[in-house]
Amino acid sequence: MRSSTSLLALAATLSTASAAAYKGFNYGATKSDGYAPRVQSDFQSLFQTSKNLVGASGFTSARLYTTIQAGTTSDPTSAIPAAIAEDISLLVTLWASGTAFPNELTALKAAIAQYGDAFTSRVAGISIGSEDLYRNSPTGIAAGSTIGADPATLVDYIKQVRSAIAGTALSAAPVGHVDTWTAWVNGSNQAVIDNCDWIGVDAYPYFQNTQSNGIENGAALFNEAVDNTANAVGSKPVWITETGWPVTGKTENLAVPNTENAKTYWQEVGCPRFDVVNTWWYTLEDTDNNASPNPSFGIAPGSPLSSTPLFDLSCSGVSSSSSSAKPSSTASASGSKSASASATASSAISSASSALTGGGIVSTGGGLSPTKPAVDGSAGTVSATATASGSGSTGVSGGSGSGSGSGNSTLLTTATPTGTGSGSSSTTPASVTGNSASSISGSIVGVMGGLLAALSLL
Ligand SMILES: *[C@@H]1O[C@H](CO)[C@@H](O)[C@H](O)[C@H]1NC(C)=O
Ligand SMILES: CC(=O)N[C@H]1CO[C@H](CO)[C@@H](O)[C@@H]1O
Repeated sequence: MRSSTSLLALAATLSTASAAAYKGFNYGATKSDGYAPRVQSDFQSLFQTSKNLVGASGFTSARLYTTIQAGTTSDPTSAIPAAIAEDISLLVTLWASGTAFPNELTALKAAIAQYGDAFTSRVAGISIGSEDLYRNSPTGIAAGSTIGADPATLVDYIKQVRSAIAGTALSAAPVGHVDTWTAWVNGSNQAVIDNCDWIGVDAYPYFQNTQSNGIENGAALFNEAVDNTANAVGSKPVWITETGWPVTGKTENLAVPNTENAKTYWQEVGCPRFDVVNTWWYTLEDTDNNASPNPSFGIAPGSPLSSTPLFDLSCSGVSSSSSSAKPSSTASASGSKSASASATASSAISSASSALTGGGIVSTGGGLSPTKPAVDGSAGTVSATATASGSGSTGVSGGSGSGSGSGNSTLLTTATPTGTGSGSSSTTPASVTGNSASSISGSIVGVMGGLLAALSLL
């Protein structure tokens, strides 16, 4: 029958929810080509599209990767006035790796002063960083992901943010952090959990290419990542900050990108959670400025932007007894070594995507993983080199991959990029070189570039 633990948990969540959960998409600071800063009109077009999606309603929230407007040092992102104009709520992020943070804090304070209640009343939460702990882990470091942050740094930043918003209209905004489940189950990161009001998790079964990751197992793999996280963080609410299934692109083991599978994943992973658990899908569109990412996760066409989705987004008729209906389950975190290895690889790629979208500050040369970028702020030009590598780890399956990319940004002259993304693969080393910097402004395109680059290593 329907008296499973997960359904009871879901029912409990439903019955105690005082308001509908936040529901929306992730938005990078640049257009999907990784270069052009998104300005207010760009964000407004995207938000209008999200609100008006044919066959779906209520996608009125936006998760950002940085509070800094692309192309500036510390101006508040134009996503804020766009959100005000379109009545969109925001999961604000202050990028927390590298040296970005002080400018992020400046931008946040400026946004409070400049936009007041119109801004603060729309804040779903504040995230301090994204996947910084993963990038700082041995796997991440071995992969060249030098730009992460340790737990003490994140805790310090969290405290700085709490101090900055104290006494302002944002004082009640819930503060949290986004990372991979592998970071959340690591007891050394407990202080971050303790200092968070909520916990964000990013997970992509599509990339778990050492496991049986066909679409028929997509929801189960996703549920496992969420369950592992939930078990590790105690009573803290777990928000779904990134997930999705590509509509086109390279096949990853048994995971085939196409609109039919993207629709299945939407129905089995998204539908049970939408309006129940705060969820920011990856993603609305990733093909603006004629970008052609591989894989592409966008559920709506980007060039030109259209509110007619690539597949039916309706959740009606989707069984509520789906095994994916586990927003807060207590299932055990048992996992095989191969599961752990592939999850790590997956996380690394996921990490790459976030780091690359990490906006403002994270320099994403070539869309790969971080090494030290050269920064020449005074000359108004920045350049970065990035190395992507990863490991399938544990030797159970997969091997390790590495690659390198280089990028530069002459486009944006005032920022101080400090890092890059991280990428991971579980196969043979390869090398990638590019000149696709998105330095000052990470973007979904950057993400895709990173994913593409990482995948090309496979
Ligand atoms: C666990 O987390 C700590 C602190 O972030 C880190 O130093 C350590 O390397 C992590 N261990 C693993 C196995 O990821
Ligand atoms: C040093 C370098 O590679 N500069 C390049 C950076 O990217 C711009 C835009 O693609 C090129 O015009 C520069 O030559």
